Amino acid sequence: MFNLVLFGPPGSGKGTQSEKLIEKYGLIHLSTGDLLRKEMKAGTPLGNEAKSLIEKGQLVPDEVVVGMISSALDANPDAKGFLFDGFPRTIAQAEALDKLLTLKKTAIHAVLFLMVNEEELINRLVGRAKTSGRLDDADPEIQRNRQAVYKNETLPVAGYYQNQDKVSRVEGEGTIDEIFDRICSNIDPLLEA
Ligand code: B4P
Repeated sequence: MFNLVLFGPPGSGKGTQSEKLIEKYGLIHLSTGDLLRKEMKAGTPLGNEAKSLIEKGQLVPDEVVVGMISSALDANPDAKGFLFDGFPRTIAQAEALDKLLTLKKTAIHAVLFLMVNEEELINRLVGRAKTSGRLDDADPEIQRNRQAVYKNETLPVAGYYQNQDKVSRVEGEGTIDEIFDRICSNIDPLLEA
């Protein structure tokens, strides 16, 4: 199995790059953002709880997202590997993921960290708001909150994986294809090793 984490602030292009990466490497895409939006659309109790938090720019509780990831791992026993997009977002989630993968006799092989400056992030999310219909994109106050939550709760996850020597920093500004090539040039040597 080959498992990747695509890491970065809100709007850094994780979802955008994930679509290309799963196609090239044949990985199963696990985006907690997408999974939560599906629950919200279906109006499930979990979706309704998530909606009230996401629309304030806050994180959904760890046990909720870890439960979703655990079920998704169990549902794909024959996967070649997984691409985790937007997960883990807290140290507790990273520790839970390590435990889940150990049970499956595998691990995270690399963490690709997309580096994008804050002004560019806000511009992108303002742009995405025009078509996404996402309330968490539309309001500048919510966006500032999301960036603050990222710095306080999610950025430490990079340190967690740095301690395991798994982080590759990737310049996340430029065209989508340029960034994709940069990510692949970090992944390919790992697959050849
Ligand atoms: P997510 O759905 O994970 O997404 P995101 O961080 O908003 O954006 P992403 O980085 O994927 O950017 P994208 O490719 O779309 O999270 C949403 C919310 O769900 C969170 O705030 C949180 O509340 C909750 N949640 C999710 N996971 C959770 C977890 N594990 N724990 C707790 N809560 C969780 O790109 C953004 C825009 O930029 C797009 O419009 C795109 O077209 C554009 N773009 C992309 N690449 C570009 C480029 N190179 N140049 C210019 N524009 C570009």
